[in-house]
Amino acid sequence: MATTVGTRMERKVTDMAVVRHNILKDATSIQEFADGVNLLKQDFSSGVTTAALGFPGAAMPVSTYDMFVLWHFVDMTTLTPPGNASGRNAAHRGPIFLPWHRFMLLLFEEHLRRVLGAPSFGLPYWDWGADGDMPVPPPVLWTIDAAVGGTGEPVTTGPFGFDAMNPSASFRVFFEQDADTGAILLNREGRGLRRQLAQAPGFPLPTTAEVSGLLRDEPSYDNPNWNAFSLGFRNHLEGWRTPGPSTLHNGVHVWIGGDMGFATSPNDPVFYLNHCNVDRVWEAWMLQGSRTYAPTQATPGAPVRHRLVDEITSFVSQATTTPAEMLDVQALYTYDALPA
Ligand code: CU1
Ligand code: CU1
Repeated sequence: MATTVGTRMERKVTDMAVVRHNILKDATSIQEFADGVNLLKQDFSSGVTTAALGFPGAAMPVSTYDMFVLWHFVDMTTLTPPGNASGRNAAHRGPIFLPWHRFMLLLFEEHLRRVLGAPSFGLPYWDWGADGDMPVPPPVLWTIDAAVGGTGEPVTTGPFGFDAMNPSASFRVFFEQDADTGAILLNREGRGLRRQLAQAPGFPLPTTAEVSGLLRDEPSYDNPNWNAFSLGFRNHLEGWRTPGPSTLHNGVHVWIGGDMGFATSPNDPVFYLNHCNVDRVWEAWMLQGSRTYAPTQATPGAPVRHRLVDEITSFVSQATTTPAEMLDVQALYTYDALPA
């Protein structure tokens, strides 16, 4: 049986839905995630070059992995509407946040299956709430170098560690955001991944109690003015509800630090483990209530690119989707366990 999501998204599964596992409880997921990421760093099947993307100098092939970094950067720096003072962009600080990242993860997961030759592979998630419940240091994820490596500038341990004696065989960052200007920069040599775990004062990891509170206390998906100040589930999970302890998704970016603090944050593979957990919390929320989304096209003041049937383009392929198509994807994947 073949299942297609929507009419325009070129996502097909020929078998059953895959299962997304807790990365700390599934040795196969740990190994396949690390292997797949490193294969995507060496995969140039898109044929895209830096010259084609407008970077000056000799053309360099862009890996599939880095195409996702650039997609995230482009949409995060596309303000909606242009000049929007609330900071809403084409992927964050608005209702699109959850469907946009669900779509990104689906496409990334499909590329991992391709390079791994593993049709049943499901993207693993990092249940950061469970680590946040533990006494610190160290949260358990970071004690398992085989999963994602540790901290440092650069990170030198684990599957994404940088080896100064053998840089060309190391996981390297080629595209980064200039901290001063916000522009995208090409680092032709590449550099090691940067993390500063648990260094940001006031940003502990979220806890399972915070996730439970979110699921209990937020019956509506999103509300006017559809930005980083809105009441509702999306903004609470995205993590703009401050002051207060519930920074959730944002707090995890800040807790990891380094490359996770920029519009190029998918440079750190942990980006995908964080967002897979965010997606899992959203799935739990929809299953306990209904698969609802706001705003629709008819909602007065609804921001373009954030409405129910506005198109989401992918940059990494011809595939497109809409929030409406991203609400029920149980035919594509399920989670091994959901938060309550
Ligand atoms: Cu993002
Ligand atoms: Cu994020």
